[in-house]
Amino acid sequence: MEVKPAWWKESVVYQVYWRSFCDTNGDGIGDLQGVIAKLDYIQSLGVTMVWINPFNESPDKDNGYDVSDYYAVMPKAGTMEDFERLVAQTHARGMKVMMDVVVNHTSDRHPWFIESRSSVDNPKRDWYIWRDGKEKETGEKGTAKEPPTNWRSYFNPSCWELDEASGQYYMHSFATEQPDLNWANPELRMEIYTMLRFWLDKGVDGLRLDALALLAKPEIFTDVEEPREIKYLTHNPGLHDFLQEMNREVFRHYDMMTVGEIAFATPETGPLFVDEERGELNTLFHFEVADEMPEWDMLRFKKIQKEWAEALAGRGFGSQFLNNHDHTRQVSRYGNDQDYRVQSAKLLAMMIHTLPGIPYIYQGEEIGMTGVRYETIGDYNDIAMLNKYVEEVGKGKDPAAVFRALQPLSRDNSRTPMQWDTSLHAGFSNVKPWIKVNPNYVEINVEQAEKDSHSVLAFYRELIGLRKSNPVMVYGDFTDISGDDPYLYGYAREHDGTEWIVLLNHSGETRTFTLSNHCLGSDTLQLALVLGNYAETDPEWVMEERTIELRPYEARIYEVLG
Ligand code: TEU
Ligand code: CA
Repeated sequence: MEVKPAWWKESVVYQVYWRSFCDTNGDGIGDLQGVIAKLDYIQSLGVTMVWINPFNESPDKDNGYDVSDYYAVMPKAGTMEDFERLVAQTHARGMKVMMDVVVNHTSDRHPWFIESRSSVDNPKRDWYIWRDGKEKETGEKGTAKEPPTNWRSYFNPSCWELDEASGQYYMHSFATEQPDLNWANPELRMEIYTMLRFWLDKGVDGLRLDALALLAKPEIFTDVEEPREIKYLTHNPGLHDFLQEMNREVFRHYDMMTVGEIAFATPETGPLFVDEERGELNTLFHFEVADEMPEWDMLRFKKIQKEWAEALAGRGFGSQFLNNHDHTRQVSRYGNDQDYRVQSAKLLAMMIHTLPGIPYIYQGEEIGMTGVRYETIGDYNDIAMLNKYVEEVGKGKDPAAVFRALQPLSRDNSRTPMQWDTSLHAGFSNVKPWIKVNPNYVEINVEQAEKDSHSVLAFYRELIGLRKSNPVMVYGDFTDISGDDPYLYGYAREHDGTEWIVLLNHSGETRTFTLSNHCLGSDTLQLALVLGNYAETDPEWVMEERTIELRPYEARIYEVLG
């Protein structure tokens, strides 16, 4: 099936974790007015869409992913007027707004849940997942209650929480303060669709759908062999029916973009969510890299990219990212933030923007911001890390060892305040921020980057700019031309007679790339350099050679001239 052009396929999305972006009212927390204040900067990157993490009313147990009022803006983010101004100001700059909606669960403080838990026969009881516990023999004392199944949650040893009043358990796939909604209930679903229309009618152009793979639950819950293999929370029967209904009821009535956060999606199951014939989502995030590749593994990355490109070709559109608010900063995790921070930040950027799919930029990535190592567990905020720390130390493990083990992948690594300049608190706020600024803000900040024509920031602007005038980046097919080299990655993109070759040396040594297995049509090869991440690289015409030498973390895009 020919891939039809569409505006959303040509998107470059900039993710704003607003609470760490810019504080304008001196409470140490970023806010929507801070996003508005920085829209000129965001526009200067050349991005087409701004994804705002959740800002709805919330007790903030999981930084906004525990919604207590879908129709309100949480005061620390600002007001509804602020949001409406943010939409208008973003549109005025020719960019679109993507909202982050959390519909798998609410806060335990949402009125719906308060009603649901108030009594077993409350009309909203079935809007959540309630089950009786199991009776467990305890010998001398008779029996005791235990959770309905041995399932874990993402943030706790059990996904079941006992409600003393009713004696039943409610399900929470994340924190106990995040009870799962019962999507099998049609009344609940219609309520969610009404809420989505409310925000789309305010001019929202895109939805990032949180934890979407968890919406469907099994009719009968049964114990699992290995509770730590948490996949059982996802991809249960009925999921696609819900998404097709959501599309019929909401999406198809708007000129919009949808991206689903689909945990455990694979090249076999992923296309079912974005196949343009199925009427579900426009695109998806899979986590075969971010969740399942703890550190850089070139061969594994190549395999994942090849399998997804083949699975989606002609069927649907993917997305490319290496970090977000849940995953530590890419230059630290998948690049080299010591000797080659700038070169490797640019290499990773070129890779994400030239592989097939919509590229996402997480705030600060464009200046090469790095992960952080706070001194004590008290410096950390992330509920996932804090719960895990308590769970592991509770097993008798050495607290210092547990702390060190949790630091590299803590979600707080990517939630440190945006580094604007060298002033106190990095220009993020004029008071002590809600979470400590990364001490390296004095070297890594926007103000310094703006003065350096060879900065990561300048490179991102060039890279994003290329997309507007080179459809091959968006619609080109994909061929891996580097085989199983563990350091060198090369691939070709071809569209409408234009062929690009991307060559990457993901290592700290100079290496030679041989193009022997590509462009076999002719024994001379004419390549023109489109973009390189080393300043001193002339526009090269490689004649009669089939080898190109690449310096440490060097990345180049060539156009094949013949
Ligand atoms: O994350 C969902 C989540 O944690 C997993 O489904 C996913 O596979 C992956 O592990 C994420 O890295 C979303 C939000 O992004 C996260 O911030 C929230 O804490 C969570 O849902 C609960 O709303
Ligand atoms: Ca503020």
